[in-house]
Amino acid sequence: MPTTLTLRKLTARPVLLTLDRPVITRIATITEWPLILIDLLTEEGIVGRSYLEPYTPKTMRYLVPALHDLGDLLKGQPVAPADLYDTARKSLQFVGYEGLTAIAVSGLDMAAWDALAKAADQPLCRLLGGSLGAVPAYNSNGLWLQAPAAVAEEAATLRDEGGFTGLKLRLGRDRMADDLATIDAVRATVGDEMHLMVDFNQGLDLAEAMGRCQRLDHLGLTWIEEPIVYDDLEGYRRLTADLKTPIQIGENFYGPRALHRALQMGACDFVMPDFMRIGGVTGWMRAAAIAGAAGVPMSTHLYPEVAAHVMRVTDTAHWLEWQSWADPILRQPFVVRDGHLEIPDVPGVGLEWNEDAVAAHLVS
Ligand code: SMN
Ligand code: MG
Repeated sequence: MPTTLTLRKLTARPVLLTLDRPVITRIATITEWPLILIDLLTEEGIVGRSYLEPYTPKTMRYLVPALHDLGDLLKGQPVAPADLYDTARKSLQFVGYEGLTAIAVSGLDMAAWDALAKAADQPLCRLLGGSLGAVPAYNSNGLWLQAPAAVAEEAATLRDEGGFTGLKLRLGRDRMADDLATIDAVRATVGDEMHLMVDFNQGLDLAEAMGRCQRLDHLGLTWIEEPIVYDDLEGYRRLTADLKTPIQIGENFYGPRALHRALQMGACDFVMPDFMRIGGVTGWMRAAAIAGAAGVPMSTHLYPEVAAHVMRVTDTAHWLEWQSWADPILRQPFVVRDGHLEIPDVPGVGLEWNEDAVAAHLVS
């Protein structure tokens, strides 16, 4: 196995899948799920792989060329993720480090780490200094804004998909009474032992959030996620101070500094960075050091395959968010058993494409 790798080419392919369960939130409904498949080719023949899930299909039209530009820029460079991360984001510094810049750099970074772990002939978690193992996960595959009885029935199905002990419900129905009825119906179906997370997907204004979260505060929920718009940290500080249920934010942190700022402000109790925004594996490791030093529990957002590896070396690792949405294009989808995601004993992250499925869903 080669010990050093040189970046030869980066390819990014847009794919569109139809979700089994459409994402229905207060701020948007998503039926088609976009994925950008990244292959980082090296002179040594090793291919690093990652994907991005940029929520809306049209975003792929901006991100795919951006990724190809980064590949051109970095051609001939050693595959040293920290160096690539630095060079890639500095090349866009005048545009800004957040938004699409962060997303493109994160995709590149995850593919670079995959290539490196493959070259080391190790699963990524071992290359990072950890060990193979099972990672506690909650099921986030559904429970969108539907009628209480339908959500309760789906909760039992989702629990049984992998012996889950945690489920996430989405809230923010027009009538608060309908949110409460949904939680009641789910509790009646899955019992008191089940960890229930709730996510408002940024759907409320601060006054509304204060009122609604107060009425949820005695229900023993594991966390209340993103009740208000993601960047209103002062609002989050007030909610965190006001409520005894932990406030969870972080899927919209762009880079480790955003996590640092939120913790400095007391804007949350828990954090859950998303890999395409925090800066891939490199950004995650830097953010995890900050959360760890602060003693703040850290969960993952989307990207369960990469998430499983880094959670094995995350100081304050909390819950992995399980979503199977990339499964249709994966050659070997990951397995969930007894509420834990299992990391396959293969070099790298364990992402290989099912090329027939990719061909069937490629956006031309
Ligand atoms: C979410 C994830 C994916 C699409 C829409 C919303 C959600 C979560 O915020 O945390 O899972
Ligand atoms: Mg969320």
